[in-house]
Amino acid sequence: MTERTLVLAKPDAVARGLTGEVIGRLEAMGLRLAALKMIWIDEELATRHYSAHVGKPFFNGLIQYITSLPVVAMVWEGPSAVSVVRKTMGATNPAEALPGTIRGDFGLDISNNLVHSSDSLESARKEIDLFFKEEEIFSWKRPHEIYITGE
Ligand code: FUP
Repeated sequence: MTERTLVLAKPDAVARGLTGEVIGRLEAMGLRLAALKMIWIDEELATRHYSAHVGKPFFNGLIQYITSLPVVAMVWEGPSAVSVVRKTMGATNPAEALPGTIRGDFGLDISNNLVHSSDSLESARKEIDLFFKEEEIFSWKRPHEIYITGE
């Protein structure tokens, strides 16, 4: 089933010049970029985005980190996009993420794990709504998409 998922190239990815790497990997897999913008997340949006983590020991550090520099927010679309993108990101802790994943290849520290992607269809819908207006998201098809999705 075609799904949409929210991806963030987080402050460390932007600072380290890895935004293109993140985009390139998802693009090369055949997923479609449906929306993209740079946004400097404020405390309010950060708290809404990470509401599941309110009260956890790492929460304050997480808010400080995600608001420290602009991020590049994206919507990616394609078959099983939510789980496929999560696999590409790798485990939350880069030290445990497999080689070949973005976190496994470029990260070392759980607090600086480079990327975010929605963990379910339900969170994808909520997170996309948090970051994008409907008119900022484009529905389109790549020419020759049959060679990517079989459809
Ligand atoms: P993920 O879905 O892989 O992005 O991870 P979570 O939603 O579980 O966590 C969100 C962010 O909180 C992570 F990207 C990094 C941070 N975090 C910590 O800093 N320490 C922890 O123990 C767990 C998460």
